[in-house]
Amino acid sequence: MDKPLKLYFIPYLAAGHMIPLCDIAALFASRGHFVTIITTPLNAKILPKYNNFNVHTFQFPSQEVGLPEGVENLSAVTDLDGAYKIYQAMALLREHIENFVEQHPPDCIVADFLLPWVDELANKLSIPRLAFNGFSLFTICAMESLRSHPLPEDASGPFVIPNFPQDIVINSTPPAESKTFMDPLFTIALKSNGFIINSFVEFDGEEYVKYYEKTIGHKAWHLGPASLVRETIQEKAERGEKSTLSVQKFVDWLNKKRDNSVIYISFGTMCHFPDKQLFEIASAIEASGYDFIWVVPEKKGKENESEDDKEKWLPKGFEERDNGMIVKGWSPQMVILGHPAVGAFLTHCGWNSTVEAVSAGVPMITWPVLGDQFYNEKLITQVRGIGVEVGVDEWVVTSFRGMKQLVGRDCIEKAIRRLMDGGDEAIQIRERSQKLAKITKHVVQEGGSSYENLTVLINELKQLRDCKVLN
Ligand SMILES: *[C@@H]1O[C@H](CO)[C@@H](O)[C@H](O)[C@H]1NC(C)=O
Ligand SMILES: *[C@@H]1O[C@H](CO)[C@@H](O)[C@H](O)[C@H]1NC(C)=O
Ligand SMILES: *[C@@H]1O[C@H](CO)[C@@H](O)[C@H](O)[C@H]1NC(C)=O
Ligand SMILES: CC(=O)N[C@H]1CO[C@H](CO)[C@@H](O)[C@@H]1O
Repeated sequence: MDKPLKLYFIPYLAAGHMIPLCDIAALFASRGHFVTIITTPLNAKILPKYNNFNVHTFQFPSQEVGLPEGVENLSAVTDLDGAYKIYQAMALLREHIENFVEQHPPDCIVADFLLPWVDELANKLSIPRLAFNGFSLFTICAMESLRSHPLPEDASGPFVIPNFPQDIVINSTPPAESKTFMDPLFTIALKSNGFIINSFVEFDGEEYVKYYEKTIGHKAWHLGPASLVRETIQEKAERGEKSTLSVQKFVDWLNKKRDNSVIYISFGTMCHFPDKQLFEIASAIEASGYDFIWVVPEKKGKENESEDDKEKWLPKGFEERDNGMIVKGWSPQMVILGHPAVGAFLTHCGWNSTVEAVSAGVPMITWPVLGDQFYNEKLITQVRGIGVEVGVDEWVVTSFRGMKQLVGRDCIEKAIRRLMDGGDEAIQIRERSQKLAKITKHVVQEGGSSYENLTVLINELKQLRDCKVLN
């Protein structure tokens, strides 16, 4: 075999960014390349216990940014100020990372697009750079269309994605602030050698791959879903933080349920609904009568939560009912979604959750909150037909600032019934979900689209390396 590549991966310090990027790193390593992940000590701890890549850590600058010792990622902060400090810390790490990379230059750097300075570093060393932001290519295309055909300044409400392969109406206009934040990051990401997408071509669709290359003039490699690297249940369960309950407990509970009879509800690690909203969700679950697993924020339902506090977010007697599990904090999501008893997933459409649901063939009830989620929703519902919408149109800048509108229990219950009551629409949606899941099983294996995309990418990087040596 010819000389392996040497690659550095620099993930952003947030679980949703870090875990998928490290899964992708493992894919490169599984092809015999030398992979090093650059991060901080506590974040290194949550990496899977692979030994096919190296980890190089830099001390997290807790004191400099004023974060308590032991807080090193977005999941560990609870407000916007904390999130900003994590961003600042990443900027402070820049110098250390730069020195390291300059002294031991790799053949390629793969970095989160929230670290735009990697562009300069890579240019300085004439190293190819790949960008990652955890978005689907569909979403990147939509955001780029919007950048080149901006909506009027005072636009609000639903809009049609301009100049797009399909007529797609997004339920709400992105807040100006997220545009101001994202635009410069995209400008720099487009200077990279290409985007790495944690998805597969069959999900985004060939037409969007073509559209991206032609219209945006930039490359994208679909290498995912990288989570499939973890085949066994134990490996699946070990992703992310330790679950508060044992995996077996979930499996035992689900084993007693009929196929497609349980709703799984989770809004990811970054979503902070007000109590009133949780109450509406609980009421809808109750009214629907279906069995459920509901992941609520960790601070909810602590042992010492008073009855008064509890009543703010849970209807009286809710916990005493025996047809559901309330999980505080982290859940073994892939194990739950992979169980045949789970019939629908009420989700915020975070990309990581979306890909996990697609891999498991579980139809989705979409409830986007921010960021890329409103675009993901349309890929799920309108483009692939593997989910139904709750009908949300409030797009917030950050979940820390909370939502103003309440989604009422009736809307939620209706959406649940559309998927769970077994009508024709539900049957078709379930069939399409399962078909896509079947494809997913093969994409990262030899001959699959993501496997082959990775081969092409590796060859291209080798060529770039070898040309450089010749020069
Ligand atoms: C986040 O950081 C904390 C420490 O600050 C660590 O214990 C935890 O495992 C990390 N979790 C994730 C998901 O990154
Ligand atoms: C519950 O306990 C935690 C720590 O043990 C404490 O920080 C919190 O204030 C307590 N909450 C209530 C409502 O008593
Ligand atoms: C990735 O695979 C798809 C489907 O096989 C193909 O159309 C596309 O050109 C590949 N992408 C790259 C960048 O090679
Ligand atoms: C890859 C990754 O980060 N997976 C996580 C996605 O988010 C869900 C819900 O928060 C977690 O359970 C997954 O482990």
